Amino acid sequence: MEKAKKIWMDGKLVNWEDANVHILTHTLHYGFGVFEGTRCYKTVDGPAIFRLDDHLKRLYNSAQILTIDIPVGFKEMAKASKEIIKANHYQECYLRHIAFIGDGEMGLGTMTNPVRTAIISWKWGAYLGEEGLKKGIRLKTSSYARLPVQSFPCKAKAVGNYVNSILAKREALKAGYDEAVMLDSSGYVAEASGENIFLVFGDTIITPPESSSILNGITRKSVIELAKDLGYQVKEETFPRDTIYIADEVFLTGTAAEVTPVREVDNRKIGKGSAGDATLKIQAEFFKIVLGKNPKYKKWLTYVD
Ligand code: PPE
Repeated sequence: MEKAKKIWMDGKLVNWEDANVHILTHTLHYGFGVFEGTRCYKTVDGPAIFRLDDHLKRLYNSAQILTIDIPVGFKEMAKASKEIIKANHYQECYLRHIAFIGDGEMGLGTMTNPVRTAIISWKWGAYLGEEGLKKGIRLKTSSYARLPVQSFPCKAKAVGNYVNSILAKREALKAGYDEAVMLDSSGYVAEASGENIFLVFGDTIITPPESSSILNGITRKSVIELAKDLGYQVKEETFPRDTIYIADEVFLTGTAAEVTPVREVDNRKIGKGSAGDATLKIQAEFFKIVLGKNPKYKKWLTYVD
C-alpha cells in the first residue's frame, strides 16, 4: 500500500507513521468496533466523495446498534473526511472511517475505555482486478453461511462481522475463485463477502431484500435507483442459489468493488460467460455518476474543495 502523508486520528491530523495504537486496544482483542468504506472520485469539477452523508449515517447507525458513543459529531466527521483528502493532495482515494474501543481495561464488560476514531485514505484501484471489472469474475458459493440475524448485527458494519466474510473470501481464493457468495442460515442467497449481489433476467433485475442478512449497501441502493431510471424493473426478493445459475447476468456492487460483472458461478458459465450487456450499461452509468457527468445525480457528490 502506498503511504499517504497524513491520517486523521481522534480529531487531529497525524503523520502516517504516528497513527498507532496500543496492543491492549480493546477492539483488537474482541472485534467490537464499527467502520465505513467510502470512495472519493476525481470528477470533472474536482475531487468529490460519493454519498458521504449516507456513509456517515451508516457509521453512526452501526455505532448505535453496538452501543458505541462516537465522541466526534457528524458534522466534524464530515469536515474531517474532506480535510484528510486535501491534506494528502488526493484527487481520488478510498476512505476508511473507523470507531473503536481503545486501551484501558480488559474484559468483555469494559465500559470505560475511550472510544477512538480515525479516517484513513489510500489509493485503491479495482477491488476485484481491472480485468474483473471489464470481463467479469468467478464466484464460488461459500460453505460458510452468513451469520443468522438473531445473532449478528447485519445492519451494522461492525469489525467483528468480518471474520465471517474473511473465512468465506479466503476459502474462495484458495479454491481459485475471485469472490465468495454467501447463503443465509436458511440457504437463501444473501450477499458476497464484501458486496451485494444482483441478477439480471431480461429487463428484470433481482436482489435480496433489505430484510435479509445483508449489509444495506449504499452502492446497492444507488444501483437500484439508476437501474429503474434506465427502464429496468427492480425486485427485491429472496432466491436460492439455483436462481443465480440460470440468470442472464450476475453482478456485484460495493464501494470497493463498484459494479463488478460475474462471468462464472460454481463452475457454471453465466450467460455468455463474459460481462453482460445490462451489467456493462449499469456500470457505465454508475461511473458517469461518480465522475460527476450526470447532473441528476450530483446530489450524491460532496465536493472536497
Ligand atoms: N456487503 C458487505 C458485507 C460489505 O462489506 C460491503 C462493503 C457491501 C455489502 C457493499 O456496501 P456498500 O459499500 O455500502 O455499497 N464492503 C467494503 C469492503 C472493502 C474491504 O475489503 O475492506 C467496501 O466495499 O468498502
